[in-house]
Amino acid sequence: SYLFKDKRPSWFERTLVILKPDGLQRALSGEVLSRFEQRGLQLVAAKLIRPSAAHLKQHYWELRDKPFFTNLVTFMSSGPIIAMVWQGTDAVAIGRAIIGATDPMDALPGTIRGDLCITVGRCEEGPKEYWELIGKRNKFSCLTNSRFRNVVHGSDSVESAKHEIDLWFKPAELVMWERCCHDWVFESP
Ligand code: IDP
Repeated sequence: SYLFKDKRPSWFERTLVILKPDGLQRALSGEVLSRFEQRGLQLVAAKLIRPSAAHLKQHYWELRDKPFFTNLVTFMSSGPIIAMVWQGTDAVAIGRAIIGATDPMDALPGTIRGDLCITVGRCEEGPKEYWELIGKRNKFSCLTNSRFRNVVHGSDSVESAKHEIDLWFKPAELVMWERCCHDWVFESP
């Protein structure tokens, strides 16, 4: 089958998906994997790891000038994550559609972020009573880790997917396997 050849048809894409620390802590791994699997994408690599800050800086290098860059890296290295590679026709765009908008407040119901989380954090806002209510001394005591909790990451373009897959996986870690439902899900070129 062509799945076992190095050269895949160009319509066949791969995307990198990460279950972020909040997703794993909240026991959402099965739910998240199910959504990609049930949509029809094929899992070709997965690993549970606690990535280093240096690795995550490379992963989010395009965001290095953003004010939240350091806190984002701190959050992503705050606990284990599951890194995955999913493949299929238009896997990058389909993956983004499954995940939904960056801010869960904008994410549509039916997407992972629209169904499974509330906010990426507005730590600067809220009165003193609010910080007491949630058990934090003040807004600064929660700034480092309480943002960015939107459960998953997904590559945003075919180019960044290639770059991200190379960053997270060695070629030998990608498992080529033929799935019995392939022809029930994808059209041949
Ligand atoms: P994406 O994950 O939807 O591709 P990016 O713009 O690449 O969004 O941002 C990477 C991550 O940084 C987001 O998933 C989110 O965790 C965090 N992030 C981005 N923008 C904001 C923000 O304005 N406030 C808080 N967190 C943000």
